[in-house]
Amino acid sequence: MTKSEILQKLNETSVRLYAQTLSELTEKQAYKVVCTLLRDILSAKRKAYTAELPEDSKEVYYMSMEFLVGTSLRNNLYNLGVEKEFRAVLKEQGFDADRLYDLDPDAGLGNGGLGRLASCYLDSLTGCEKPATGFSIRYEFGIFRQKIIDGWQTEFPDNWLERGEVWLQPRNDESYEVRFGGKVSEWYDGEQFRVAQTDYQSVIAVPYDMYISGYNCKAVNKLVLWSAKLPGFDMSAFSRGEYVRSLEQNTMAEVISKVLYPADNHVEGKRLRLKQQYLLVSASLQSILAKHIRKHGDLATLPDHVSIHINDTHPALCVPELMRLLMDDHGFGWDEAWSICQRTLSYTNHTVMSEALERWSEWLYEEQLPRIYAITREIDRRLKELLYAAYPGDFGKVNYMAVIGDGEVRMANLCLACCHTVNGVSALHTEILKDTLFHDYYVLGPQRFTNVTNGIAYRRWLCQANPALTEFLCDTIGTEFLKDANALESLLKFKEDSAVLSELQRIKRENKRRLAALIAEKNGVAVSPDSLFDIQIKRLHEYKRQLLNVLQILAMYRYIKTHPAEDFVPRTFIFGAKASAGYDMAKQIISLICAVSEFLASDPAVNDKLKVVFLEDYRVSLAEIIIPAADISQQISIAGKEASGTGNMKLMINGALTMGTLDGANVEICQQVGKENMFLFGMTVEEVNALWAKGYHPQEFVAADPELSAVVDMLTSGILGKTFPDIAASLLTDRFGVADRYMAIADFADYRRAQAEAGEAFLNRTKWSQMSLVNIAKAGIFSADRAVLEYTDRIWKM
Ligand code: NBG
Repeated sequence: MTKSEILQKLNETSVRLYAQTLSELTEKQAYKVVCTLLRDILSAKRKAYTAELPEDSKEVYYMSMEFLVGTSLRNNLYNLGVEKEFRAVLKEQGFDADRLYDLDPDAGLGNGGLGRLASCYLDSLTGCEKPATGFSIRYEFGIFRQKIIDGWQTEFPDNWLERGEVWLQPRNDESYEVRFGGKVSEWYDGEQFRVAQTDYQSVIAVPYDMYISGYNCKAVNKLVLWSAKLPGFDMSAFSRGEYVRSLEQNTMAEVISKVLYPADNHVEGKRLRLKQQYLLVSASLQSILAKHIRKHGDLATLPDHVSIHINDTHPALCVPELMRLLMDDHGFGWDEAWSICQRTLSYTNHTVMSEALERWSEWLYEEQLPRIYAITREIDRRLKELLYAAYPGDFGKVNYMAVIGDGEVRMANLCLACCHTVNGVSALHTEILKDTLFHDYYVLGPQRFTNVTNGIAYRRWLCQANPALTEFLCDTIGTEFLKDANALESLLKFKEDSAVLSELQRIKRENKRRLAALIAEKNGVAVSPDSLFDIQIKRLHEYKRQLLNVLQILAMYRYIKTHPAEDFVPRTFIFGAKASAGYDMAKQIISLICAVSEFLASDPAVNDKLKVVFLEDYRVSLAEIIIPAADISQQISIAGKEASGTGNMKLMINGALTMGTLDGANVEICQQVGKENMFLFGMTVEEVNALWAKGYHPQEFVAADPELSAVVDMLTSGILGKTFPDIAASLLTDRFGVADRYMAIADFADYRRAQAEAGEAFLNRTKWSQMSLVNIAKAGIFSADRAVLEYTDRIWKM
């Protein structure tokens, strides 16, 4: 599009929406006009794209309760290759593109890594021109807005639709009915078995399309978000004079798509959550089947044209719901329906944390989904038959592998019982699945298990978030990396080139300066861009060990106090993290970080050397500013618990050095860059397991290490008058189950060693820049393009 075409289109849209030309609009109106035009362009482009798809092409449907989309405006302009042109036209008409970007709200329909991964994959599938549709829920309120009030996290509703609605295209004509509760009756009508559900509550699922653009390509895919509506007033209640009750029912139905559950790596077995999951699964499958029938007639060919992916167990109801639709609505017998399900469905596991493995109490499952329950029981019955044949008499094993057991329905086993492929998200994680969590299923069918290491949409996380570095890379190694991330590797040639190294330093400093300005604005704190920016940004979770980071900072503080004359590389520790609203220990750790931040600021003797900043409301758009400014990327989970991590990849590709344990994808990062280009520390998975087996007593470590003991004492003696007895107790007593469950104490000494080494290394700026360069150059393999192509080849067989 030329500039004059753009202006003409913008004016047309402007007149259509506001009966005025662009230059006469307010900023908010201009924002809406630009977004509406982009939506129209994408809609037309999608039409052309789908019309050209070959008859026999296969499509993947990615089912996920979360898509952490972030903002769309800049991403769409960038992908369509018109960012510069739009910026210029807007400027001529009196608008600053950056200010319009600031108006674009984050679509926060996810909690953390799992949701962001789904969005990265949808972006990359589109860029790779693979037909794909994401399915999720149009939560009216996404992940809460976080404010720190008196050092304590407080949650506020995130009304993203107020402006974000502009990206959504409602399609009332494609709505589906979803049924909850009631009774099921089965009978034989002389020819076949019939099933009916009666007295159910009916909810209408209305789809909203969000177009997904890909970089420099023909494809436009879409993310379909379901919204729950009541089918209409309950007229009988209405005419009985029960006006309020009929309205009440309405809100009861609509509450299903009201709000995202704000827990990451944790489940709450709540009725509403089950209803959300079923709404997503049932409406999506109905629409997939309807489309398949329109195109191909017969559902027997479903697996040839359709792959349905279950993103973690949240959409695991796909298994019984697809069975139900095939049998009850389309007349298939059990065996044929089961075979279709097996050939269509695949499943990714994203965690080994036991509190995140979904299990529903049987009574709730039956109460809400009586027909699905009946089918799940039959799946379980047949599964047990098979298992008893494989393991005669081994009741323990069969019970462990069963779908229903101990009064619960186990969603992971439901997926394992059916899906043709099961994958983990990093090499280490997949090995852990095979060796422990899913070992019995692995032994039964090893060929079903595979690994796809996570990847990131690096065009958002590098090219858009870090334009200065991107431009410099283009000048230095050419533009091929924009399309193929592996081309980044040619940067290695410049490892000894001092001009390149100093330019990398200059760009990093500029990004740090920008972040420092934001910190000054948001937190009222001045931080120096010449200090080492040491960054930990991710959900607050005990296993991720933000607490270990804090303990180490306190040790640094004590060191500075006791060695006032010694040189110390000034550090700025930056945290961003949301805690699940009901996760008290996580909130206490946030409170501790904030207390330490104030404490250090209040001490003039350390203030210039050591600072802690907690940036509130960590989200995609904030990450895009923090990540390009990082010197160190903290990835310090206890080995064995972080399935992959994806922040580690985003930070690496922006030139940060990883300080990490051998956990998740850190292992593969280490394989890429080598030990000498990161700061490794801590126990390996084997060492962690051995220590548990031997008996772990954190008190012994504390008794043996006076430094550690002094730091832990600070938690109870007080930091600026605030004490943290629960945190101390979680480390030293078994009041919270087991003492120091995530072994922060055991890894403390080695973490200190690694941190000291990092400080030392930062003094040699040339060396540091070389390490940083290697990280950028070796990050190509963590592109989501590579990851989705592994899925399309090996799992979805597209
Ligand atoms: C998260 C893991 C991360 C991983 C992302 C994406 C859940 C359940 N899992 O380590 O904790 O990077 O999934 O795979 O949120």
